[in-house]
Amino acid sequence: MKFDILTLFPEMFEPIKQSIIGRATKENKIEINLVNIRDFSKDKHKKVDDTPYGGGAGMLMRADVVYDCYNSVKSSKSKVIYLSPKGNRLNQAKVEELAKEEHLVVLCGHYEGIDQRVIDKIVDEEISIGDYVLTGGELPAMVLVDSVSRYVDGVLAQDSRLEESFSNGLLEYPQYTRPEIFEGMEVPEVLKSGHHKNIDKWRREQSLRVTFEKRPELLEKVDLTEDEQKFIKSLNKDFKKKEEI
Ligand code: 4H7
Repeated sequence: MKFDILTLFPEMFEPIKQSIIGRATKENKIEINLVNIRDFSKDKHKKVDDTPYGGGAGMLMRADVVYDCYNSVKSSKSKVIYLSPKGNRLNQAKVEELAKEEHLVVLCGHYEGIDQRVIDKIVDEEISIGDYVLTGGELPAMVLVDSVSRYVDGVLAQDSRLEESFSNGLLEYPQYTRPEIFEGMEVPEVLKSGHHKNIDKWRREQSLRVTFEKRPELLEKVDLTEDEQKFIKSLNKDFKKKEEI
């Protein structure tokens, strides 16, 4: 997977080059190319922004500069993503879908955003990472690159993706490591039993319990066995009892 990141602040992406993603780039599983939009300004002062027609506060990134920058990286296989608060909300399904692409061009807006004409011309999909406002699209772009890269084949050493939150539609079960007793709190007995069938059952139930408590709406979308449905009903009864107290 190749990412071309179009940004006015390429130095903001240093952290993404570390850790898992760093190793994946060294092993040529992914390639991250940072492109400085400012390099495409024809202005002698390297200006990339201008005032909005119609007036109003702030500055907009110019369509022509962004377009020239895009043209320097585009390919027949590229999909262009624009990170903005108006976009479709990023979720696990979208992450896994994007991981199948060969070439993602990730456009980061700054200031008050980008002239609408170049967005209409080049952007395939507008994506938001959540309902809050940021000063630029760079942090959302990093969230996108990190989440999508994990789903590119060969990026994760041992494939834990099947067990993690959202992949099976549920939240993750709690996990424990040494010491066996911490501040008087013990590791659940079953996890020390070595009985793998019981451990799997316990973990599945914990996943169901955590999801029921924190994100009950997620349960509507998962296929549950009859036993699991009974387990949820019992959680529901306990929950109602607690409400009465
Ligand atoms: C594109 C268009 C993404 C990028 C507008 C970007 C939140 C998200 C930005 C803007 C982002 C997200 C312009 C919106 C300035 C905010 C005060 C950069 N914020 N801006 N406004 N949720 N900001 O994914």
